Amino acid sequence: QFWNFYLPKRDITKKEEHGSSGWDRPTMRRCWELLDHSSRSFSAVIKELDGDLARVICLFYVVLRGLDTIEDDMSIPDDVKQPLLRSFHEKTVTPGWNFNGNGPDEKDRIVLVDYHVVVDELLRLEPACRDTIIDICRKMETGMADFAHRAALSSEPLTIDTIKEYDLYCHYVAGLVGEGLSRLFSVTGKESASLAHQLQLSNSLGMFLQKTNIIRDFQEDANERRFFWPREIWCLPEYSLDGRTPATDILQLLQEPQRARWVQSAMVVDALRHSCDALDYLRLLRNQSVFNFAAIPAAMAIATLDLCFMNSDMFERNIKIRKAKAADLIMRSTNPREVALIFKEYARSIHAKASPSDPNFLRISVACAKIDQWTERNY
Ligand code: RWZ
Repeated sequence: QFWNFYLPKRDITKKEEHGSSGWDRPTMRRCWELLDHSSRSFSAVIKELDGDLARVICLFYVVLRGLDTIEDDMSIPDDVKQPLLRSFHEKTVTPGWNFNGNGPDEKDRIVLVDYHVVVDELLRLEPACRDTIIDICRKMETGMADFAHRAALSSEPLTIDTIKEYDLYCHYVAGLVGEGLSRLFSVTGKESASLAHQLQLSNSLGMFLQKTNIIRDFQEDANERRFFWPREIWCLPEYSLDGRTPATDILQLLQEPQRARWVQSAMVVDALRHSCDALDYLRLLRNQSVFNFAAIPAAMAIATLDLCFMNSDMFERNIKIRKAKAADLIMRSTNPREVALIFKEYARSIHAKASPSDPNFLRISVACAKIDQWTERNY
């Protein structure tokens, strides 16, 4: 939780700062604890949000974390998981509801064990905020359930064939988060009413963050037999030294270092597709606390893409941006121009590392040039 040190700390339990919105109710206190427990990086930026928005986004986060914890748990059989996922938006407003059926090693099982406190707080929320959270929850659970069901049918872990499917999956688990956040910013009056309608841009910011995590976490996910990298990207024959039959199993990637490198660069270019939309989105934000909330993760993401690019360590161990680098990015992410300069800096670093022998070389150059031009055009 290193960025707690760099963001001014606010005591979220101090009632006088927040008027009568119930910050010191035991159930709300418990929701803050669940947020602290389940998010490594978001808890700090959420707590910095203006006034009651922090509470609303905290609850949004914990609801989606609960849903995610059901989707994630491979020990729940499909015939239990399906109805549970598809009714999660109803459970979320059912007083007293909780769930004890997660496996013992599920990291965030406590969120669902204590879920009745989340329900309690959600039912007290202004209807406009509650309805937005429920609507996003309903869309996300349906998408997750469809993907989980397909995986169960093929008795395989989740596998994604095409880039189109990969985009759809990321839309469900992250693009919808962007949509929900924009609607909550609008409905609470912290941002303009029109932000709620910028679906393409808010979707892109979520996709950009999610895809960066999927690239970085390859090794961790593979160990748990979850494979998000689409077959269409890792199965290309031109990534073989001698045009050999491409790997039929994604784990063979690790046996073929050159293929691993090219596939990794193809994944990075794919994520970069969303970067200019993400920058466009940040430019629409007017509230400083909302800006920081969106811009800090975006700056971390572009730095993480640069860290992953052409880095074979990523396949061996978890890699992370250095603490000092992260602190620097947090302090710089205060306005859209500065964030654009951060994007430009990392796009140049990625471009400089690209190899002309990489089949993706041209696409990398184009993607990096687009970020550069975005910055030149706008600032
Ligand atoms: C940030 C308010 C945990 C909610 C969703 C996130 C679980 C899969 C994880 C809710 C940045 C990584 C956190 C892309 C949004 N779905 N993907 C709030 C949540 C990227 C954040 C995490 C998604 C998400």
